[in-house]
Amino acid sequence: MNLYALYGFFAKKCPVKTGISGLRLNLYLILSLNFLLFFSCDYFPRQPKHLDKFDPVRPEMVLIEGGEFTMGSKEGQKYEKAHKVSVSSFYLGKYEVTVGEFKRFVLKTGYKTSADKTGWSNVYNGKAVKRMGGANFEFDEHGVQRLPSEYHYPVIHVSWEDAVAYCKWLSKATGADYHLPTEAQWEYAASLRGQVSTFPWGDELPPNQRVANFSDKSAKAAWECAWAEADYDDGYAYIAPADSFPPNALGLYNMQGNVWEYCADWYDRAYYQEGRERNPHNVKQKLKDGTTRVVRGGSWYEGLDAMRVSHRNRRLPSKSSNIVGFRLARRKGTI
Ligand SMILES: [Ca+2]
Ligand SMILES: [Ca+2]
Repeated sequence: MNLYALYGFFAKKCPVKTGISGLRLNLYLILSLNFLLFFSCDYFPRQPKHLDKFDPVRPEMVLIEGGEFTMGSKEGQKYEKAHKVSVSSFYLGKYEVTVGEFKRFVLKTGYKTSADKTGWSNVYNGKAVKRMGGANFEFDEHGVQRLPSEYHYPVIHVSWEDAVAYCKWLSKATGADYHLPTEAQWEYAASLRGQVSTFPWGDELPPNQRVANFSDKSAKAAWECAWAEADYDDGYAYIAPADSFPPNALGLYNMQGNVWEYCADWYDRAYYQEGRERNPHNVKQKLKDGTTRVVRGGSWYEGLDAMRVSHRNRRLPSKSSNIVGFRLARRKGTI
């Protein structure tokens, strides 16, 4: 029952005698109800409908059963040295975190991202990647503000620090323990629990199959990408929605390509090779390599080599760009 209906109910139950005083009382009642209605709307705003559609408070997670695997690669770069690692069971986000999910966090908390604080982020302007003033998580890779109908795209223009802030907020809001995956967790899941060593789809690209979003024929046609894979067409010259492409054999979407994904570790060449064997997680910052955080998986902007499950890269923790996003992990045993 709304406030006007409530007024009608009392007016019927407690009729006021006709005359000037009765009319004045009615006028006072209507004005008071308008006042209450105005402030009740202001204090209890309705959730925009598009957010309800795209951002479940509890994101879809996939249970990754723990085990042992060979992290790194014998054929890869020298800082990808193959070594044995064991990983406990954990949950990993089914999708890259979306614009809609991140917007909910910003609306609820008033959080200012690194891009908001510095006043810019990197965008692609059709010729090169350049700084753009005012670009933040609501913008696409070209620097155009996303429409609500595009909130299912992975969020970009967020820093590692922003991603961690999101994890902390979601953990507090739900009582579960959300965090960024460690580098070992990420590679364990990308390699299908150690079953593959090069790509999740095998050593070669399957003919006529769209397996991941990276630099392909579409990129070559749209932005003359010099490193595009000449015989592969995934249909996306730029970023694809977070639920596009078939999932890998563990049920995870876009682990390879689309946007790079922040990991919890500091980047450190030595730790990757010499860190502890069980659940490695590099939490110590060293000046030599430790000024950057690990990113994994490659993006729409990279070539095929970045799709290798052991491929490593890094980013400064307070910088954002149009090619890096993130995916959540959750400890098994938490809600
Ligand atoms: Ca592509
Ligand atoms: Ca990805």
